[in-house]
Amino acid sequence: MHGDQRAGHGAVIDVLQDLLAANDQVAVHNREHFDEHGVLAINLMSSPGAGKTALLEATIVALRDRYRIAVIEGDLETDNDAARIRAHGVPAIQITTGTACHLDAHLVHRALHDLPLAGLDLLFIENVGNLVCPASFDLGQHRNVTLLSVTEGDDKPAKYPVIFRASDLVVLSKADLLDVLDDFDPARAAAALRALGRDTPMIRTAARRTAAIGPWLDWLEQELAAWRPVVRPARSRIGAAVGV
Ligand SMILES: Nc1nc2c(ncn2[C@@H]2O[C@H](COP(=O)(O)OP(=O)(O)OP(=O)(O)O)[C@@H](O)[C@H]2O)c(=O)[nH]1
Ligand SMILES: [Mg+2]
Ligand SMILES: [Zn+2]
Ligand SMILES: [Zn+2]
Repeated sequence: MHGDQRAGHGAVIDVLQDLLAANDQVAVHNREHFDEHGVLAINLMSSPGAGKTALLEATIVALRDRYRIAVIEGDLETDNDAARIRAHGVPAIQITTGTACHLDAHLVHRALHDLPLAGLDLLFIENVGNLVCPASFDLGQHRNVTLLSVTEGDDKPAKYPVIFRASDLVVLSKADLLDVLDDFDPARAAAALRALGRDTPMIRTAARRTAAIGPWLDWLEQELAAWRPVVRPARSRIGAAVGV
């Protein structure tokens, strides 16, 4: 009986590995699209309601005169978030995943063919609110950013190490609430992040009313500058890897 269970488990692992390998192939293809057009693609992840869309709205207001921006929105249901982004005059494609609690490379590929990639500088992909599986699915993005809102607890990097380890930046969001919370210690959150063995930077943002997102805008500018020079045209390779 026990042996049978283990065999079943092994089969499940094989299926998962095949799924991830197929995903990774399409992710490579997506990245070729982004690179061909010189678009920096950023995957925003967090638990539900940590403030991803609010941060994007404030970012668009701050940067729309300097950069051409588009957004891919992932949610189980509704196009509320895409509508919020479009209200700021920026193209947004909503992906509704139904029951899937993460975006995958195939879903993003379908969406990106509906976007004017050629005219863009920055593409944000807002993942489904979830701190677990989004970390396992490469979408073809160049950078991963995870938001940790100060109402969630400063132990989250310790509890969800995979997503925080995969992050190039951690944003402590809703920092305007720090004054009224007596149980979130940013130093403890930073220590939990450091304990994962990466040098991941952590910055604070407040995106409501008077937005305070300066360090986030600085990080974006720095990443755009660092990334642009290494882009190479990839037109000749597109489609060769996976035939799409
Ligand atoms: N006080 C405060 N509230 C915020 C801030 N950012 C977002 N909120 C509020 O938090 C709630 C969720 O914000 P969203 O931007 O929708 O969060 P989200 O991560 O996009 O949510 P999902 O897409 O559903 O996962 C809303 O009521 C926002 O007004 C912030 O910086 N400070
Ligand atoms: Mg959202
Ligand atoms: Zn999932
Ligand atoms: Zn394609």
